[in-house]
Amino acid sequence: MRGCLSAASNPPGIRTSEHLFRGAYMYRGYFENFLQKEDKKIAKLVNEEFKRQDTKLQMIASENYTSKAVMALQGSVLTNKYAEGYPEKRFYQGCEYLDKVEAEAISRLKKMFGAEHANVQPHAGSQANMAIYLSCLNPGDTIMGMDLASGGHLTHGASVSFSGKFFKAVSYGVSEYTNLLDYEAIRNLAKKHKPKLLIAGASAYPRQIDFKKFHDIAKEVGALFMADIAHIAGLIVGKVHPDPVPYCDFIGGTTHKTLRGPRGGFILCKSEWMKKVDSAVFPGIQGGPLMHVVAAKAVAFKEALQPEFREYQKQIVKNAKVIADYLSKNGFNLVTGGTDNHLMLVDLRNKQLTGREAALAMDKAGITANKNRIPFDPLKAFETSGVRLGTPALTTRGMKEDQCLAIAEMIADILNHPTSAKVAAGVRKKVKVLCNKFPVEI
Ligand code: DSN
Repeated sequence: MRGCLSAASNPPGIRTSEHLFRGAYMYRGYFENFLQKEDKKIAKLVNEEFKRQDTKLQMIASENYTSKAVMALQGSVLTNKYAEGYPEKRFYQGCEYLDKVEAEAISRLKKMFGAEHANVQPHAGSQANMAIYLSCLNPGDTIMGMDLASGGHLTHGASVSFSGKFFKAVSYGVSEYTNLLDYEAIRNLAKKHKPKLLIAGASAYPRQIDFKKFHDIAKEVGALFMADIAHIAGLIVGKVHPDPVPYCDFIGGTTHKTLRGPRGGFILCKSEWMKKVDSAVFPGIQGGPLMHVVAAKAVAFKEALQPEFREYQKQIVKNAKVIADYLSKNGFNLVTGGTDNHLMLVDLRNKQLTGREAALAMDKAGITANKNRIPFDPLKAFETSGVRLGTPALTTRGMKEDQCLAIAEMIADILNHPTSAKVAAGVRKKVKVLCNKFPVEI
């Protein structure tokens, strides 16, 4: 028989639903029993990647560790099924169970945010944004979003993205003096360019976003208003970031960052946009939904509706503050002087170090982060003058203020001695001890 899921190659017990939902067994069973036999090369690489995730500190602000149930569902039989359309309105037979899965995911997502309508099918955040644009804009219309170089996102109008190619994109940045969003300057720009859609949201902005101010600007110039909450979705659910829902016509987001679900996207909107948004996702830009991911989203939403999730989000922010405070007090310049959310940007110019050099030195010592441009960065995106640090994944492992203080000391040590093999080895040892104490659960 062909394939690792064939009955003949299944080790006893591995196909029971108990195993399916107990990701630890699924993971171990899968890699030790199925994949090892099926494809040793890929099995080895996946295990190496697991070791990397387990033995290093993951500080890329957009990454996280999902629960075992979320992982198990992504390896489930739901991946076998086409379900083009929406619950009770499919183009294929055999969707009776998947209809219920998707309806449950939609209902949980609406409950989490108190939204009028939700779509759980976007494959990623970029697709969520693309579908929102398709639902309310024509090619050539003006959109106004945050400049990528100031911390915005590719899909908010960058010239290399579809958003900058199909639409007339106007970009706002941050204040040259404070590096904060300057709402008066945004208002003036919006009055000048009269965008059809105003976009709030960022991927490297360490402060809270005032959605009401954005909404008021949009209304003043007759624009529709959307928020891209990909990074801060979990913080919003956890009530540690102001809520955009009352102010937005549309919201685009991802499920895998602070929300701690599977890799994917979602859309929220007012009911008046429901039909247009749904048909922009399918058949507008996507075909069949990834139903194994939709099911995993449903489970992640259930997890996010639990009281512990709020505590988790609070801890993410506390942890980020501890690291930011330590670095600020010890000779590092943080963009905007600190953080209110899950991430911070370290401006490395006073250290005569580029973001690329810093990220490489940190990774060598066991701390994985990404180089990132700072506002008005003189260096290009592959070199950069900054490094972005985030705490969602550390917090999922159970790390709190004490561990984050120790991590901040390690980061400072590496960034002060980026070429020292001795410092790198010393930090790597400390990282291993810490990671052993807070293992990744699979
Ligand atoms: N790549 C994501 C991030 O790291 O923020 C944004 O799409």
